Amino acid sequence: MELEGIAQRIKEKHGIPVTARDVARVLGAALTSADIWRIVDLAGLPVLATCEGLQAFAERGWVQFVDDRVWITAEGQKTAQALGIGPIQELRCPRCRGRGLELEPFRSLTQEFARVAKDRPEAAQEFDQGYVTEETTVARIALAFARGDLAGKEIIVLGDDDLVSLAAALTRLPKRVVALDVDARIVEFLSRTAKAENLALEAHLHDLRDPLPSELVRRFDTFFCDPTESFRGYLAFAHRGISALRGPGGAGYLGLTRLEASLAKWQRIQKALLEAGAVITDLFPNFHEYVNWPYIETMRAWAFLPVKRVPGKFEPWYRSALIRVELVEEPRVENVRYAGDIFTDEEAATT
Ligand code: SPD
Repeated sequence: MELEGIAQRIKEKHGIPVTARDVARVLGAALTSADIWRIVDLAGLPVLATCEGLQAFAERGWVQFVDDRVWITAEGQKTAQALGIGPIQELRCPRCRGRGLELEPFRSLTQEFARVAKDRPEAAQEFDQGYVTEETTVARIALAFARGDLAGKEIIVLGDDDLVSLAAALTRLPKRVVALDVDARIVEFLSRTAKAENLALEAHLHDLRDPLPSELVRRFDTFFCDPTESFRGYLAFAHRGISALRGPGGAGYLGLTRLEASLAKWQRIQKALLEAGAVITDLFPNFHEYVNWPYIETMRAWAFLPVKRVPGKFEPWYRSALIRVELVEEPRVENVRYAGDIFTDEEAATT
């Protein structure tokens, strides 16, 4: 079948495993919108796979690229209809944006957080940064509160351009919050704000490729991180987080996207989390929405886009799931060094 051939082509060109059903989703996304970023978002595949799928559609006359738009053709409509493929309807709850959380009790945190985050450092390509919307950060804190992972707890945040440590400390509920980041600007910003606001927050410069300092191992109740998405990079964050937990009952919050991680990578990551002694208790698709970073035109996927349009800063297209894990056994991770580049693999798109 034709979609199977396109899936095979994507695999051969990029080494990204996709199925005919994934390709059908790209066609469904192209039926839904002519905007490249909306198509990438709705297709929910590694960005390079979606780009290759669109190129294959164009060669078959199913879509046309005009200026910065992707238009479905009559031939494309006919093909989709014959294959039983229709436009994608997310059916996302407009009130909670699909998170299933009531944020009203966090209204004052939302305001406080917006006030202190105003002068935050801009995302840097060097560290694969790209931060989530302020609402997303507050929603993460709200979820941790609801799960009993915030009040009275000792919390560690591994990599914090999202300023999760700041939002957590602003609630004045945790016993202690520690943030680690490789970026001196973030560490300086967090330290300065913690002092000005008298928060129980400390920030330290640390490269997560290096083992966690021994004084931070097995000392925390909760960790947060939004790892870079290469498999090695993901482990560098997730394993550090798990090794920071005291033991069974400790919880972790991690982001994981479909736009830079195929389901095969998701499987490897989930296996690694289970093998480390954790279980996945919650998974919220598209919980995280990201503010567009200033290096869209130099990121890896830009060269592969069939049409080029720089999205507005607050025009979210990159989303990721929020995963909550909980330790059910003693942590089983090696606190080893990860040498070299931890950002890039064949599915990387925004590095
Ligand atoms: N490189 C810019 C976007 C980075 C977003 N990282 C999100 C990782 C999700 N786990």
